[in-house]
Amino acid sequence: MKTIMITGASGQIGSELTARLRQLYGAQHVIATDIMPDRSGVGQDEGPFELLDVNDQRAIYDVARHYKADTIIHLAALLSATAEKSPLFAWHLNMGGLINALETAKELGCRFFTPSSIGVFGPASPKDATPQVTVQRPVTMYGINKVAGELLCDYYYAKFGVDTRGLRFPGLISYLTPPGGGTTDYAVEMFFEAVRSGAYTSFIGPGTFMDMMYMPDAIDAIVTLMETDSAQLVNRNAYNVSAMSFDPELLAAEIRRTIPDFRLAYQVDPVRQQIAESWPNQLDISAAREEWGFKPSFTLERMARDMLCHIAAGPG
Ligand code: AKB
Repeated sequence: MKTIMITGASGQIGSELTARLRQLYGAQHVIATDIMPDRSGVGQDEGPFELLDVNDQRAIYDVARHYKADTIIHLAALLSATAEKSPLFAWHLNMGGLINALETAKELGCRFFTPSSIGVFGPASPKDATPQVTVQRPVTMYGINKVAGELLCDYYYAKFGVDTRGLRFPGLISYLTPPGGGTTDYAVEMFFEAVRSGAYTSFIGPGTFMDMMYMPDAIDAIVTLMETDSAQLVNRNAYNVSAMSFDPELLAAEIRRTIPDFRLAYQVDPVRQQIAESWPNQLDISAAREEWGFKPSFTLERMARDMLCHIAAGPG
């Protein structure tokens, strides 16, 4: 990767990825784009930034060509809970943005990354040790978009030779930029409320296990996958990745090691609960490990200590 254009660069993954890639490749070689200016202050203080709507195919192409991008990281998308509220809008944004970015990659010969999600699985997929290759019949608009996106990326690779790559991300946890509109967001909220008020009311019910990963491991995974020799990648779109699996009770117990009085209550949101129940408990990540050496370093215990310590220290 030499010159990398990122869409959705002001979001949860984008703001931290932009900062990291700028450290690795130089600020001028990472072009941050988003429909909104950066909210976090994490990534875009130095280096190029362009306001960009991914529905505008010409604009994506023009920015990529102007900066001579050789890599496109397409992150702009609606997450699961928001997509369930506005399915038609989600279809247009998630699928339209992806095909516009893929077209630019095809025209300019760029390497391409876009995240997939545990949301590609549905009630018919095995719940535990969910295999890399298995039944994918999601029951959410987000999941449908992500499965179609994986297939589209396979198609652009097979048909046009675009070097597409992807990861099926679990819930991503970070103290820097908040997620928005996801089903796994409860975990991030719980950390912040534990420090702020010592109590949290979860919209996901007890006993609902989902895969999770700390943001530094997610960023490392993107960088490692993008640096891997293309010939090594068999399951390129997209790899199961995860570092841990927990339910609200287990996370609360971990938080109590640092904040013993922490109180957890429940007010389950039926929409997000139904989404969560349609997703796996825990993925099999062996394909990512074997094909490009995926190795997350944060366990639940280590992540919880780090999150609580940073949140307590405050911004900056
Ligand atoms: C969401 O909850 O929608 C995302 C995801 C797992 O893709 N965090």
